[in-house]
Amino acid sequence: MSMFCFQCQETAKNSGCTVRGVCGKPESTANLQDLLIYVLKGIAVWGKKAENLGVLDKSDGLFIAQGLFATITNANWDDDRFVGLIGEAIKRRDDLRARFEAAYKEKEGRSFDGSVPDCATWDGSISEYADKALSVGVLATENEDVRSLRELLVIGLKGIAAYGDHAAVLGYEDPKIYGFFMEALDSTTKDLSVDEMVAMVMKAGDFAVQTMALLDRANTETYGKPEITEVELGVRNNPAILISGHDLRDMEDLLKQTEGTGVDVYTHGEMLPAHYYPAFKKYDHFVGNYGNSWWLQNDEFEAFNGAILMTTNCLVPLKSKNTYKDRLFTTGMTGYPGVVHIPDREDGKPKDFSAVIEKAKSCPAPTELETGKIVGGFAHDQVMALADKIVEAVKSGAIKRFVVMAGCDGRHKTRDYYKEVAEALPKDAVILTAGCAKYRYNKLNLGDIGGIPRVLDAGQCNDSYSLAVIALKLKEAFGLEDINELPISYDIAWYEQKAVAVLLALLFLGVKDIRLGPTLPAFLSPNVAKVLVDNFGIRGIGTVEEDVAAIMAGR
Ligand code: SF4
Ligand code: SF3
Repeated sequence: MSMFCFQCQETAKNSGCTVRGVCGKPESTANLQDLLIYVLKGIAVWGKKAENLGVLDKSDGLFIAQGLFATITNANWDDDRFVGLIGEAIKRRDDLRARFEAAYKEKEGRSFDGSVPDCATWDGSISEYADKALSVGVLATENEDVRSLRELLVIGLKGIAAYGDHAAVLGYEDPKIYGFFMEALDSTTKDLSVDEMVAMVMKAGDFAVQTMALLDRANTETYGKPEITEVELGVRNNPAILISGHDLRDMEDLLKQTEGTGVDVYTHGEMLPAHYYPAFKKYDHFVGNYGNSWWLQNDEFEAFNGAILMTTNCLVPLKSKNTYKDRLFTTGMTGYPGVVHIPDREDGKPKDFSAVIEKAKSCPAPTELETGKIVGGFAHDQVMALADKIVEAVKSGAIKRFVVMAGCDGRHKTRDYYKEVAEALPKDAVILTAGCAKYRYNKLNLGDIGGIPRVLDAGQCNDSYSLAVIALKLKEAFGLEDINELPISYDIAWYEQKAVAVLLALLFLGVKDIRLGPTLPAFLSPNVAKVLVDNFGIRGIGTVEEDVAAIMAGR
C-alpha cells in the first residue's frame, strides 16, 4: 500500500484506493492531501485553545475551509499547489500557536505547558511525505468504528468547507462556522466516546444546514432569486469559452470581461444553473449549456474546441488522446499540472480572465452536440410561488409523490439505475433534483402535471438547501407535524464529499428512510452503518422495480 483514500463513491472495490485512485489520483497527491488535512488539524488544535483568548483570526477559518476544499475529489491535481498549501498551513499554525502562547502567558501569568498532538508541532519536512502520510492518514486510527466516525466527520466537513468557501467568495462569512471547523478537526485528535463522536457528526449536519443557508443567501442576494428558465443546448458560430464548476463569482467576472469581445460563453456540468439567475440573463453572449455531467468531459471538452475554465470540481485527468490541455484553465481551489492557473482576486478586484479570452479568440467555434432546450430554476422561491398549485395537485391526487433525486453523477454503469427510476416512476410522481445527478434524466422529456414539470431542478448541489426549504414549507402548507409525513421520498445519488454534507444536513433535519446509492460509503464501518440504519432508516438502493414500487407506497 502506498496511499489510502476512500472518500468518494467510486473508491476501489468499495473499500479504498491503495495504489492509485480510481479517479486517477496518484499516490503523491493522495499523500500530500492527507498531510494537508493533518496540518489543518494542527491549526484546529491551537485554534480551539485560542478560542476564548481573542487571538483567533477569521482568515485562519477561511484557510481551513479552502484547505479542506482543495482535497475534495476531482478538484486539485497539482502537487506543487499542495506543497504550497502545506507550507502555508504550517506557517499559519505556528503563528496561531505563538499568538495563543503569548495570550495565555498574559492571562495565566505562566507559560503554556499542556501536551498537544503531533499535528500541532510537526515541522513539515516534506522529503518523508509518503511514510508520514501513511502514518497519520486515515488508517492511523486502528479501531474501524472510531476511524469510520472520524472520517465521516472529516469527509462531511470537506463538503461543508466547499459551501463555506463559495459563500466567502461572495463576502458572506460566519465565524461560528469557522469555529466549528476548528472544533470538529480538533475532536479527531482526541479519544472521544462513540456517543460523543456521533454527536459531533450530527453537529456537522447542523452546520451543513447553516452553511448551505448562508450560501443560499449569498447567491440570491448577489445574483437574484433563480427563475424558471429555458436553457439552450445548441451552439452558435462564434469562438467560445466553456465554464464549469460551481463558482458564480467567476461566472460574473467572466461574463463581464467577455462582453463585446465576440467570444460566447457556455456552461458545462454544474455551472448549468447559472442560467437561472437574473443577474446573468442580461448577457447576450451567454448562450447556453454544452454537454453533460463531469465524467463525460474528456470527449465534450475535446469537441468544444474553445477555451475551458474550471472553477471548482469536477475536473478529471486528461487522456492521451486529448488535445485540450493548452486551452484548459483552472482557478480557485482547482489545479492541474502544466495548466495555466488564473490567480485569486486581490483587494476585491475581479479576477483577470484575459488569458482565457485571448485563447478562445484563436479557437474555432464549438462542434454541436445536440439541439433543443431544457428547463430549470425551481429553487425554493419559484417552487413556493407555485405552492397553491402544488398543494391543490396533491390534494386532488394529480401528484401522488415527490421523489428527491438530488446529488452527484458518476461514470459507473450502476448509475443507469437513476435514469431507469426516473423513467419508471408513474406519471403522477414529480422529481425534485439538484446537483449533477440530474444529467441522468433531465433530457428525457418526462412531461408535466397540469403545467408543473415532472423534473424540478433547483440548481447545483450547492442549492440542495432549496430542497430542504421546499420540504419544510410544504410541511407548513399541509399543516403536518413531521417532515416524514410528507408525500416525499429520498433517492439520493452520491459521489463526492459535498453530497456527504448534504446527507448529514438531511439527517440533522430529521429526514428518515433515505435511499443512498449506487453504493453505501466505504467509510461507514458495519457498526456505524447499523447506527444510521437503526436511527434513520438509511438504506442502499435495490432494483428499479422494487424501489419504484416502495417509493410510491411511501416506503
Ligand atoms: Fe479513490 Fe475516490 Fe479517493 Fe479518488 S477520491 S483516490 S477514486 S476514493
Ligand atoms: Fe457533481 Fe462533481 Fe457532486 Fe456538484 S460536479 S454534484 S459530482
